[in-house]
Amino acid sequence: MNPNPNAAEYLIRAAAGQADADPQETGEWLEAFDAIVAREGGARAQYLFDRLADHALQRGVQSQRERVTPYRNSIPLSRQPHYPGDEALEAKLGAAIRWNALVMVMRANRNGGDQGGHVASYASAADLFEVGFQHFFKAEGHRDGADLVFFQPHSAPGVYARAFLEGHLDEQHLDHYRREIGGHGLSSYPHPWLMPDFWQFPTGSMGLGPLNAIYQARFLRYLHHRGLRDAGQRRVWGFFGDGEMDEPESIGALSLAAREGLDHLSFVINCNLQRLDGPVRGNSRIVDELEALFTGAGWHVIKVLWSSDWDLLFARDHGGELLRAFAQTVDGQFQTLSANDGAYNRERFFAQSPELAALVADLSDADIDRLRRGGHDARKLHAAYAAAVAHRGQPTVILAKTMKGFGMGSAGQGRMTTHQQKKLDAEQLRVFRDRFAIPLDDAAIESLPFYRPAADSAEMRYLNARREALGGCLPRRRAQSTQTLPVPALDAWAKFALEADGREMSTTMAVVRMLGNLLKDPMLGPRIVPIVADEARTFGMANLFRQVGIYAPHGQLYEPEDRDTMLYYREETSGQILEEGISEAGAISSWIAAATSYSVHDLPMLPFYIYYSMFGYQRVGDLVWAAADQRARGFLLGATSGRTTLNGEGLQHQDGSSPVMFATVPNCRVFDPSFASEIAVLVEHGMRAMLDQQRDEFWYLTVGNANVPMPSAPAADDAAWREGVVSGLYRHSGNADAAAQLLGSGAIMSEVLRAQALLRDDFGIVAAVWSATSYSELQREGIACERAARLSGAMRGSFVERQLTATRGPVIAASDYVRAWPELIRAFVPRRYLTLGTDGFGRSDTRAALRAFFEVDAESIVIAALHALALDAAIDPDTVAAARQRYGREHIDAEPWRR
Ligand SMILES: Cc1ncc(C[n+]2csc(CCOP(=O)(O)OP(=O)(O)O)c2C)c(N)n1
Repeated sequence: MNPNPNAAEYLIRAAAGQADADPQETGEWLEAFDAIVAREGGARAQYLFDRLADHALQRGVQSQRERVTPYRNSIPLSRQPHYPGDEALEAKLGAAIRWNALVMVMRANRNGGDQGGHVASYASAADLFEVGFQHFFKAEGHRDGADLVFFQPHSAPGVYARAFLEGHLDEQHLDHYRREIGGHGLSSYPHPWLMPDFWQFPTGSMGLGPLNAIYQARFLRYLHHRGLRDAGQRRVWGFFGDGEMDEPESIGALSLAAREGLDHLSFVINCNLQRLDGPVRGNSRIVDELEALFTGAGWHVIKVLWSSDWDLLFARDHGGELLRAFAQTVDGQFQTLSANDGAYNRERFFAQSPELAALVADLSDADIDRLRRGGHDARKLHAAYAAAVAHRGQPTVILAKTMKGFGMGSAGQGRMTTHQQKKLDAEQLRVFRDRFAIPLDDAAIESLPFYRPAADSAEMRYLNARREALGGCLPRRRAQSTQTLPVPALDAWAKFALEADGREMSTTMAVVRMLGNLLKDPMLGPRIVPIVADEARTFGMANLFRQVGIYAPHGQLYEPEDRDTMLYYREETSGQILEEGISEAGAISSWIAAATSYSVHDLPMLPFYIYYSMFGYQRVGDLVWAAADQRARGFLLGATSGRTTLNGEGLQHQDGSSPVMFATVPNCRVFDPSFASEIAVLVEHGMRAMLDQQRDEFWYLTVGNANVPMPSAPAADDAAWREGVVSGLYRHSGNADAAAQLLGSGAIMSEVLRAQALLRDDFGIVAAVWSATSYSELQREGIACERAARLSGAMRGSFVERQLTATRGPVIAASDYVRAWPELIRAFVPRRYLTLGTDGFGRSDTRAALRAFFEVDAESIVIAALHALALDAAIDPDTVAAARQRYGREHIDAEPWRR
């Protein structure tokens, strides 16, 4: 018999994998090692083990060991600290919270309510949360400042149930779970938009929580290193499901967290072994897989698999029988064991060998039934959380093994269908009540009452005292910052744009120059966060490397190759630019962290994330919605935008739709500006809205890479021009008598201006050109007018109508995006309206060829204008035919979107 359970597991693995060529020799090595452990202790054994591993590496021998430790708790009983809580009182509180969470969901679904909700997930997560609430989660009033806690979304009922006990929510709230319209509502999942004083982080879309938690932790360090906020002892806690770890986003930033040594970050993975449909890893063990994954990524891993009830069994188990049995049990089987009673477990698990059976021989079936998993034991969890807090240099993940539907008995514990379970029948309710000793009698529970212990009861006093000691209630979201940031005068940073006087530049160049200037502002400058995903050089931002440096927590540990150049690649601990590498999801997560800093840290920051526009919404649309939900404030700059403007890059790079997609986000304001002066006005207006007025909106601006002559801001009627730029439409050139109105924007404005010249030179027609900076702003205003008229009879013409009514002739819009973008305003255009756009697949060619192909070049715009004029009987139809002939557009191919 081998006295070392680790060795037992090793031998099992060895037997399953490589055959042991010389078992006797192996045994001697292991025995020698065991002797050192026994005689000189673990530290000495570890030293020798590491020395041997180093030595082996020097000899070219590499370990083939899996990065998995035996299937038991990482913290042995001997290192488990004293539990500081009052377990009896905590049990009472935990039971009340479990009950109310269950009842809340049941009430939402009775009498045909059918509101949905989940019971089984919180049943598994309850102790994970409670140990945090009772002993770890610090709130605003704590001297260390508030922790950031990401809650598993479908366990939200448990968080509400606790807030109810604490007195922050009342019965009416609980009765409005998932009924949010009309006040007092509680969101299905954490939604700051809908509960702006409560939830901080939206986690309802699986995978975004883990990713965002890492970047929030990273941003906390960034603020600290830049001297803007002392990170102190604040921690980031993330509670996530084991199924949720399937999401690529969940694991995409693990190595960043380790690389940057984010030791104030802890993940707690609720390993209840099940997801929605069935087991997470039926045929293997998710705990092993996650342990290997996190260890490989450089995290500190703590496993909490077995409760204190098992300590005695492990102590008795000199032969490593338990580990041997665990090693041979896959998760699908563990789930079946959890769905069945003690007798079944004795028969199907402990009867595997006489030694194993002997371990539980003196336990009744009821005792076996009560052998809990580690994630349901506050002592074990507390030990793990405390170890995570104490650990230095690495983030920590706690893999807590739980049972899905814990305590739901036949109604759901470990059942395949438990995720969907929303009610318990009367008998099951009684079992649940008895299981957690909830003081409600049979008659009472039928009516599904909420249960709050008396205010002066020992448990309620304990609850309040614990939260008071930890600084107050949580979750709690700050809706407004106590600070506002002054917006610098426009002239100080955008004079070059307002007085461009025909100088050629691209809008990308213009916005980057504005950014460089704003960074120099003594008040606002330090609060700006420039963010790139490995494209700073593409957008001409290399000068910022030198100007403000690239954030690198460990500084620059090498001599950069370009050290002798003006714009060398300068990394430093206090660097300001967040250079995220090729991770758009990471970059926007950094942007979210900066854009919510006004709330999370009471420190307004102003992030500018500039990226290839195609790799924006379409790549990270779900994160854009998460940003909107948490009321992010900042700028997103979609650079090299447009389908035909980034001409050489082809299909996957050419963005023809981002403004339309961003326009679906209610608090996103979308602009497709044409000129540097417009960008100046928009950036200023956006800053005023977000920093000064503290409006919960964010601004998306497209910018292009084509150099075009930039007009100065008009000298006359400056206020009307500014209003037009911000509202979405102003007349750029031409007068009220013009025979046609051409609407242009962004990259296609140059073609619209050329069309204006062609109409004049080739056909003697005077057309006015309008800059349509935002079709979505125009549309929002238009539908608001329409609604007001419909509901209140207030007849007010839309902005579009008011601008165009005093003009004449057809209106023709051309855009480098799909027609759906200019089509947004069709309802409000008072006359014939014809739209041109780039519907279809992008492809590589010259800009001229692409614009001809998509029919958005000047010639196509002229033909469209003439066609509209002919339909209005303003000109002879022959003129249109003449134009087609003149521009060589007589041959008709299939529509561009079918090619
Ligand atoms: C992106 C996304 N896809 C799917 C869902 C639907 N969904 C909600 S919970 C869930 C299962 C979660 O399993 P797990 O993470 O293991 O948590 P558990 O409830 O088992 O604790 C799924 C698929 C979602 N919320 N988000």
